[in-house]
Amino acid sequence: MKLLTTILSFGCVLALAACSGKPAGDAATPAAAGQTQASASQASTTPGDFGPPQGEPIHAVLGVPPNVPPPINRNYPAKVIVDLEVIEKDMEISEGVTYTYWTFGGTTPGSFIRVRQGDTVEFHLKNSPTSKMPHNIDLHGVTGPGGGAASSFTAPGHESQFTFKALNPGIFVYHCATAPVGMHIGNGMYGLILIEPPEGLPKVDHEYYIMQGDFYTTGKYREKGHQPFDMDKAIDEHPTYVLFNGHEGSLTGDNALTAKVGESVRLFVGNGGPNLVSSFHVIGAIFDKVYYEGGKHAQENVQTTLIPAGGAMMAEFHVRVPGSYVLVDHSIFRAFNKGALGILKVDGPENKAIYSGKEVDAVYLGDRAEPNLQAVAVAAQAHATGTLSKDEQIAAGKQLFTGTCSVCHQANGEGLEGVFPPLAKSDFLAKLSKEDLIGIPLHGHTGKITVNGKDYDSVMPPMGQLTDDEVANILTFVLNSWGNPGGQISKEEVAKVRAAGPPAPAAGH
Ligand code: HEC
Ligand SMILES: [Cu+2]
Repeated sequence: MKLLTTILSFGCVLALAACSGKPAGDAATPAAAGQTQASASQASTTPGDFGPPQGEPIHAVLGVPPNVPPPINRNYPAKVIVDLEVIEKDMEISEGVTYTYWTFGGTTPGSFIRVRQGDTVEFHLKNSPTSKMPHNIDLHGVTGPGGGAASSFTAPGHESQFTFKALNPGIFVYHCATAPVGMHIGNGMYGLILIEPPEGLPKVDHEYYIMQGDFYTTGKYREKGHQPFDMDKAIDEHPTYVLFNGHEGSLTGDNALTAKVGESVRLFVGNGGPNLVSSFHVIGAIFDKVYYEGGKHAQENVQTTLIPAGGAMMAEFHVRVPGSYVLVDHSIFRAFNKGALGILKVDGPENKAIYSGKEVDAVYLGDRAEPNLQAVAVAAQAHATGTLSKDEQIAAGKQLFTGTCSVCHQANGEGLEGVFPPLAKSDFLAKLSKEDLIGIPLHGHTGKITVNGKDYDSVMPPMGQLTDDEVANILTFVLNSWGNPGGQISKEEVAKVRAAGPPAPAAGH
C-alpha cells in the first residue's frame, strides 16, 4: 500500500513534467538514471522524505526492555546506524523453568529502536557465531518488499546490511521472518521501532516498552525444568504462557514499572504474537489517549484496547493515586493462569477524594503479589536433584497456597464460617488418609461434611492445573501450619493419586 503510494507519486511528477501516460513501473526507470535530479524531486513529493541525510552519521541508542531510548530532539534528517545482534540463549520463562529464546539483542522483546521520520537508517544485522539458525528481520516501519527480510537473511557468524528511509511516523513491530516464521516469532524474535514525527512526541515523565507474546512449551504452565518449543500446540494456538516482555515476572516484584503520583506515563505496547490478539488493560487506570494500531489518531478515555498480533499502540495516562496498577491481557485467564500480568507501582500521597485508598493487591493477584516465587523455584530445583527438604517444601507451599487456596480458605487457614471450612486445626483434615487428602486439590470436594463441629455442604473446584510437586508442597505446608498434625507429602505420592483418577461418581459416602 505504502509502496504503491510512492510509485504513484513518482508517476505524478513525471506526468507534470512530461505529460507521460506511461505506467508507474516504467516511470521509475528514468528517475533511477538521473540520480541527483531524481532524489531532489523525490524529496519534495514523497511524504515523509525530508531530503538526503545531513550531518555526521549517528549510532542509534537502543533500549533494553522495559526501557525506551531518549527522545530524538533533532530538527533535520540524519543517517542513523542501527547495530543489532541476534543471540540464541537459554533464559528463565518462569521461576525454575528455562526456555531457549531466539533474540534481537539478547532480550525478548528485542532492543527498542528509535529514529525520526525522514531519517535514513543503515541497518546492520549480525547473527552471533554461537547461533544454530539463520535469521533475518522484517520491520513494519520499512517501505519495501519484506520490510527488509530478503536483504537481511543472515547465517550464524555473518552480518547483513540494508538501508531504508523511515517515511511513516508511528510505533511499529519488527520480527524475524525466517522459515518456519511462526517458530522464530514464538521463540521471542520481535521488538518495536518508533519513528518519531519531526516535531517529536509530547513530553512525559516516563516512557516504558512492553510487548506481549504467546509461548508454547511441551510441559504444562510452570512445569519445572527446561521446556522445549511445542510445534503442535503452536499450530493449534494453545499457548502454555502468555507473557509481557517474554518472562513471567519481568514486570512484577522488583521488576515492576514505577511512577509517582501526578506523573504522566507513556506506554509503547506491542504484540509479537505469534497467534493471539491482546486486550490490553491497566486495572485501575484509564488511558487519556490511545494511539490505536500505532497510528496517528488518538482515541480518548480508553479502558481496554485491542493490539493485533504484529501490531502496536501507544497509550498515555496520568497516575493520580498511589498503589499497584496491574497490567493485563483482559482475556483474563491469560493474566492469572498463563502469566500475562505486570505491575505499575505508584508511590506518593493518597488522594482520598479520588480514591479511598484500600489496596486490592492480594484479592486480585494471589501469589503474583509476592515479590517473586523464589522459594518455589528453589524447591523445584531441589526436587530435581533429589535433595528437597521438608522446610523447602513448606516455604514453596506457603507461596503457592497464597495464590491458589487462600482466596477461599483465607491466608490464616481459618476459612469463612458456613462457606469455606477451616484448614487450621481441622479435625476433618486430621482424620483423612494421605490419598484422600491429596485427592481434594486434585479432584475437588463436594457433599456434606462437618469440620470442627460446623456443617458445610458446598463445592470445592478441582485444581488440576497444579503440578504434582506444587500439590505436594501446598499440602506439606498445610499439614505443618496452624496447629495441624504435621507430616510430609511427596510428588511421587501425588502422581500416584493423579494416575488413579477421581473416585467413582455417586459412590454415596
Ligand atoms: C473456590 C474456593 C476454594 C478453593 C480455592 C480451595 N478450596 Fe478447599 N474447600 C472449599 C470448600 C467449599 C470446601 C468444602 C467442600 C464441601 O462442602 O464438600 C473445601 C474443603 C477443603 C478441605 C477439606 C475440609 C477441611 O476444612 O479440612 C481441604 C483439606 C481443602 N479444602 C484444601 C484446599 C487446598 C489445599 C486448596 C488449595 C490447593 C483449596 N482447598 C482451595 C473451597 C475451596
Ligand atoms: Cu529468526
